[in-house]
Parts: sequence; structure tokens; C-alpha cells
Amino acid sequence: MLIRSRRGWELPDSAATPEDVFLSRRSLLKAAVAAPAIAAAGSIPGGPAFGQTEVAADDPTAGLYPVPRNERFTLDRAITDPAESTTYTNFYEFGSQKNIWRAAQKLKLRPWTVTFDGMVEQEQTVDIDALLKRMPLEERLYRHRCVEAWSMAVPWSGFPMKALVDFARPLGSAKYVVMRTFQDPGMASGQRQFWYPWPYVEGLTLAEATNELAFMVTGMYGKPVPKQNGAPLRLAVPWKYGFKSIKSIVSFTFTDQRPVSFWEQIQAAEYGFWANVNPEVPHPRWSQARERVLGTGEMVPTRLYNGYGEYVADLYKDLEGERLYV
Ligand SMILES: Nc1nc2c(c(=O)[nH]1)N[C@H]1C(S)=C(S)[C@@H](COP(=O)(O)O)O[C@H]1N2
Ligand SMILES: [Mo]
Repeated sequence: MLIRSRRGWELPDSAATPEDVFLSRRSLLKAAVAAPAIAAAGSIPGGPAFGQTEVAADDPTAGLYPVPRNERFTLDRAITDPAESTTYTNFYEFGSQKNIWRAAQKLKLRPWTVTFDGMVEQEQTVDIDALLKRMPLEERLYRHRCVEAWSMAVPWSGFPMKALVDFARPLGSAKYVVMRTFQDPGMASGQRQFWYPWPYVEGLTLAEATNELAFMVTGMYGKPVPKQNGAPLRLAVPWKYGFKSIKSIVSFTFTDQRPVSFWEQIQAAEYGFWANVNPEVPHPRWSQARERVLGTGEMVPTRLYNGYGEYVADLYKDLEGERLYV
């Protein structure tokens, strides 16, 4: 999100956005070498296959996929090449660059438990595999719009977040669900960068979390979701900027207090609680009017709620006074 700086939020407004960096790298590549040759080679010398979607050795869930597609969710564009979406990732636990997918292979997938606590009928910690057995797995084609103005379109596998909320049995007084990523600085070198407020935290209102669109991701492209994309359990809330879609979740806490999320702690003026996609509300340092579609070199107009207004606009009709689009 903010790169090449230990203290990104202290950067002047003129600092390069990751997008600038990526675009200039791209043009450098194109100018210096024959880009098609790189694409055709299909691998990085000494590394695993470029765009790896092969299943990690410690992931026992391969047999669960593929799962039936829910045809209700359709795309207005091609599915993004997995070589792009699995190698150009944001996962600050493993570094602040986009190419951390190899570092992310250090993520240890088992044992993995998920805790449900706070305002619930009964606190519980469940094994991820036991949880997966109880959830109705399906595939959905979703668009994803990062606040940095790039986007992708991905077949996620997983289950509606509502099923998870039902499983957790929150009390009637709970208003928010707070999600946390693992914390293990020995495994994830980015977490040794002490100036970040680890662990990564995100939150939704319960109305958002139980909206039909809110989806818990466990797979991608008909296979277990790769480590770098947030295995074994991540969120997908496609009407919001990508930073809301927290990866590698270990806990869900139900509360009546609005949480302050990871990026909001770092820079509240730029990354708020609601973070709904809106092309007409610029980020303080760049426009949100258009987005670069990963893998195509194309710039396309961004849509209000990332095109998902029919599902979610009603959630916000009584919240006009809030900063809904930052
Ligand atoms: N724990 C954690 N979750 C995270 C992030 C992160 O750095 N750490 N980055 C977020 C951002 S900014 C985006 S755009 C998406 C990126 O998901 P992808 O890498 O699968 O495209 O993950 C989000 N979830
Ligand atoms: Mo993002």
C-alpha cells in the first residue's frame, strides 16, 4: 500500500504510490527485454513455477475442490490469469512488496484453529478442518478492487459469511465482528517490522457480515487458496477496497464497539472503517476514478460499490453522515 519506506504514513503526498512503482517497473521491463519471452518462459530461475497455484504440501484440503459454482455472481470481464493474481499480492506480514509470494510459503497451515469470542452465546475454538466440514462450500466469481487502483477478477471458493456468523451465535447486543490475522514474527518477517500495529485487524458491521455478498474464502481457481492469497481462511467483501478483505484469519470477535482496523491505525485519513468503493471520492493522494486490470494492461472505469450496489447500497442509506467511501 505504501512501499519503500519504514514509515509509509510519513511519506509526503508526492511519494510514489505502489502503482507508480509497478508501472515504471513494467515499462522498464518492456523496454529492456522482450517481455513475451519472459511470459513464455513461465518460470523464475530457481523458483517454483511462476503463478503457482499448485497445492502447498501442508494443505490437506485439495480434495474439497472444485466446488459447485453459484451462478448468481457473474463478471463483466475475463477471469484474471492466476499467474498474475497469485504473484502480485498484498500480504504485509511477509513484506511490503507485491512479490512476496515466495516468502509467504513460510506460512504454516496446520495446526490452524479459529476462535469465536466476545459477545457470543458460547466462546469456542475450532479446528479449521472441522469448520470447513460444516460450511456450505461454493464457488463465486468476484471482482476485487484494491485501494491502490488495481483490480482483478477471481473464482473464489468458500462459504457465505452468514453461515459463519450463524455458527458463532452472536448475542443480540453484538453490532460488529472483528477479524484478526495470525501473529508469528518468527514465521512472518514483516511482523518483525515493529512500527506496524500487528496483528492485522479488520471489522464489519453484522449487517455487512450477513449480507449475501460477504464471503469467506478457502479456495481460488478450483483449488485451496494459495498461502500468499490468505490461506486457509480469508474474507472477500468485493464492494469494499481490498484492504478490508483480511487474510489468514484466526479469530472472530463479536462486539458492540466499532474496531479500529490495521490501516486505519496507521493512517485514518486515508483508510477508514467503511472503505466502500466509489470512483467519485478520490484517495487523498490519487484518483479512484479508474482501475488497472491485472494481467491486461487495461485501465477501466471504477464503479460505485465496485458494481455491487444492488446487493449493498441499502446497508448505507441511513449512514449519510459517515465517511463511507474512504
Ligand atoms: N492479513 C492481511 N490481509 C490483507 C492484506 C495484508 O497485508 N495482510 N492486504 C490487503 C490488501 S491491501 C489487499 S488489496 C488484499 C489483496 O489480496 P490478494 O493479494 O489476494 O490480491 O488483501 C488484503 N488483506
Ligand atoms: Mo489493497
